[in-house]
Amino acid sequence: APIGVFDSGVGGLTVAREIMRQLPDERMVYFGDTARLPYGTKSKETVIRFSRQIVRFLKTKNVKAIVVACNTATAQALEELRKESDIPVIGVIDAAARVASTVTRNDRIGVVGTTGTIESGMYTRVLKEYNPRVQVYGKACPLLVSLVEEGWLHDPVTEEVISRYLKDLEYKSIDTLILGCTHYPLLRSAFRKVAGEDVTLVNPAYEVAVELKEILDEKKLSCDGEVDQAGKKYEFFVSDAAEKFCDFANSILPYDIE
Ligand code: DGN
Repeated sequence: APIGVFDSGVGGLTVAREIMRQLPDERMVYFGDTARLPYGTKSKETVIRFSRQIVRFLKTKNVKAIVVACNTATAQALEELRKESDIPVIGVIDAAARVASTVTRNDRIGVVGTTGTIESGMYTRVLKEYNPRVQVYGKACPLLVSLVEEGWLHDPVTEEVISRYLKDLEYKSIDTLILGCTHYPLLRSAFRKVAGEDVTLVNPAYEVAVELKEILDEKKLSCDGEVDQAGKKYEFFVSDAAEKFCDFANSILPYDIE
């Protein structure tokens, strides 16, 4: 059976890409809610409602586990989705928080993400569960999603915007920064440049793929290597604007999708 992955739109492809890299034998069904994005500015109730509908859709594809690739949906809806589900539902926040709480040396961690993610306080809660001593400094960076979708990944304007957002975090002398939005791993080099070499950048997309592998192994759900001839290896569904989705997907995935 495939792994279900969903996001508010294209951003979750950074997570899909990591799953392709780290679990190359697994099949995957991806859903991007392009008709209703962004989730980052919507209320908790709305994000829960949308996420439930998507989970229902993914279950019609007989998925064996679901990855909530969207940081905002993880922050707002993961708890509800888990309560209602009989298969593993894995969010992007937990694994990243666990890693960040162990790599920090001075217990000062920054988190950047959408307004919804930062205001939910979920990163702070989970980080403190792993390490009660940490000080967590969150900063919402709403402009960055648009800049990524515009393709301005290596652009002085994007660097300037990041630099403005990180100003607040600078004097907190953080040594670890969580890139807590699906789009931000694509801005890794810009973040690196602005934050400096001494700050460890944590990528939730990478960490959730590591966690997914652990969970599949533990629950004996890993692919046994047999190829299912009936299904395509990777399937992508969107609620709107499939062409735009394809363009973005083809710019970041290791192969072209139809
Ligand atoms: N996928 C969203 C997230 O990771 O928070 C970002 C896109 C959005 O809905 N604003």
